[in-house]
Amino acid sequence: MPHPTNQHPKPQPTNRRTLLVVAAVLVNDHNEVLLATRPASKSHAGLWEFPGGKVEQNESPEEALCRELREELGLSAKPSQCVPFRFVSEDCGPFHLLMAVFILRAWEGTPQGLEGQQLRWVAPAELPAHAMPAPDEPLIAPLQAFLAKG
Ligand code: 9L3
Ligand code: MG
Repeated sequence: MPHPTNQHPKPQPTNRRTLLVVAAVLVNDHNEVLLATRPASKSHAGLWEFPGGKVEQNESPEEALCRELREELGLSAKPSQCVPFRFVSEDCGPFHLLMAVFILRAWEGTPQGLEGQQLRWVAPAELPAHAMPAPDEPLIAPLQAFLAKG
C-alpha cells in the first residue's frame, strides 16, 4: 500500500502573482462584437482583444469593467448591465491571469479608441481571423455558440 501522502502530493507553489482582469464582450444590435487593438505602449501590442483591464483595490469586477469602458472607449455602462459569461485562467509568464469576461448588450455612447486603439465590430464568424492575446482566444468558440442562439 502506498503511503497516503504519496497519493496526494502537496500542490507546488508557482510563485506567480495572480492578476485579476476583466474584459467586455460588447454585442450590438446586428449581433456583432467589438474588438480593439492593444495600444502600442502595452503588452500584446497590436493584437485584437475584448476591451478591459486590471481590477483595482476596492472595486468589484463589474465596477472595474465600467471604469475601463469609460477610460478606454468613452462609454457609460452600469455594473447591472454586465452579465457574467466565462472565466479564463491562463499562465502569462511572470504572472497568472484570471480574466472575468462579461457580455454587455446595453451601454450609453459610441465607442472611441481613447488610447489610440483601432476598433472594429466583428461578426461571430470573423472572430478567428483576428489575432488575439492568448487569454482571449478560448472565448471565440463559446461566444460563437452563445451568439448563434440569438
Ligand atoms: N489582457 C488580455 N486580454 C484582454 C484584456 C482586457 C487584458 N482582453 C491581459 C493583457 C495584460 C493584462 O491582461 O497582460 C492587463 O490588461 P491591461 O490592463 O494591459 O489592459
Ligand atoms: Mg486595457
